[in-house]
Amino acid sequence: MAKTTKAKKASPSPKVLILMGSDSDLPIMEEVSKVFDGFGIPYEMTVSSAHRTPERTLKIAGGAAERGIKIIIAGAGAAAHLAGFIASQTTLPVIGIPIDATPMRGLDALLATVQMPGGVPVATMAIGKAGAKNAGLFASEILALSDKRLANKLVLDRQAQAAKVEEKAKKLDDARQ
Ligand code: RP5
Repeated sequence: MAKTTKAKKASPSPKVLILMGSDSDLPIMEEVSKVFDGFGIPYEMTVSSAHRTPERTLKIAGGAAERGIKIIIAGAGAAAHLAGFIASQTTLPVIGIPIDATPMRGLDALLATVQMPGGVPVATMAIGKAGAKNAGLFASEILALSDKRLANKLVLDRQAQAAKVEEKAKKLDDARQ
């Protein structure tokens, strides 16, 4: 089994594995864990690099299904091969988050993550924080297919978002009267 002793564990039976290429990715990847904390979804989170620690990444990704992980989320910047490399080691759904870490402002990571060859999919989100948040929500939607309570929480979250927009529209209307 992969050595993930430093992984942040929110529960003894994590459903999602969150990986990032470097600790410099953490401020972005915390947007993923915030979503899971909010919905009460257990996860584990650690650093592993496709380029700097390929064997560690291989062990963690290859052993994920055996540990009961249902979905893997991978965020990386630069020539971001992390999500694709993980996808090559497992048939679990892999969600990729391109991170802005170079003068190319994440476009490099976006293309490296999204342009997978046919046969080995990576569900690629937007660059940066929005992508990380959506990765958390997308993973939650997958888990909600077999979890009615979680499905209800997702509906409530959408309703709360709509209520916020109504509130903002009202504020603007009031200010302009
Ligand atoms: C990628 O290189 C990491 O995912 C990170 O986004 C980027 C820079 O890594 P550090 O040099 O900050 O460790 O592999």
